Amino acid sequence: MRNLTGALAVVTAAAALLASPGASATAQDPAPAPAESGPPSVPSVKVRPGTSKGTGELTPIAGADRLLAPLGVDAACPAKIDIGMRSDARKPAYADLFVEIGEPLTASRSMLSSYLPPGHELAAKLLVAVPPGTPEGEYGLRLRAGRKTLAVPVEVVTPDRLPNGGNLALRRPVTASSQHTNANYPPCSVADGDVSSNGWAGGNGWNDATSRRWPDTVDVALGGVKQVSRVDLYTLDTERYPASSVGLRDWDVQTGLDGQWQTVAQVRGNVAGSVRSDFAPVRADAVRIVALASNGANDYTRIIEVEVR
Ligand SMILES: [Ca+2]
Repeated sequence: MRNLTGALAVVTAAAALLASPGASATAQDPAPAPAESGPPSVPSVKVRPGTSKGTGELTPIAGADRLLAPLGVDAACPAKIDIGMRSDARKPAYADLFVEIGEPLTASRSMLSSYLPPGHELAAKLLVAVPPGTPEGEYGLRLRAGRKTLAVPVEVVTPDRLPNGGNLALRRPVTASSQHTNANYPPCSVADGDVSSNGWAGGNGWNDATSRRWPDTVDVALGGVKQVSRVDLYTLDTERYPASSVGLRDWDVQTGLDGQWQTVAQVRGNVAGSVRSDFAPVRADAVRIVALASNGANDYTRIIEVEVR
């Protein structure tokens, strides 16, 4: 157990590695560059202790009973689901979880293997990539551990048909002025629907590449002309990396129509993890964040999510 805990601590620390001024690619890099033919890997594995039922069974588990996988989005921002297994064995043992996914979808791992004490649950992120041209519809994801198999339907839909809760930016195309390559900071991660700062550097937020040089910009295309009156911005904010130290401090919110941009809101002196900007309704086919300064060393722009309503 001690070895397992130590290994997990290393993984967690690496996943939390923050891009810093002058940082270069090192052996500590928490995530490889996105692969050409499949989703990037995410080095986050969680273990939850519990009480074993003593049946000797392994049970595959998933964080949701179905997965919505958007079609036509940047390959750097695949759909994500928690997968794992639970051990009801009497003794600690190495356990395997096998992952099968219906073609042409691809998954970031084909198996998950771990030393697992009795009663423990192991969870890891599985990334599911949808190649361009995949027909919309339902595909199968199967998780097999021991004698049990768990089926999780994967529904492939275009962003137009994705339930977006009113967020017009969800899964829309994103472009940014630059992208830090020290770890995994794809611009598309600001429109992936995940507002949590957890897993920073693992593909859940954008970090620009121009330390202490401003402005930086990130644009979200809305997929047509929409009426817009609210933008919510989430910047990096965790216990270890609070927004007051590393988050975005000053920015302008702009809306675009046919390539003409206008500033509709300004935020100055922010130290919070998220800020809501309301403004008079305007017709727009794109929204741009113009980042002007960050807190602390005022070094980089770090944005977890941009929501548009
Ligand atoms: Ca995100």
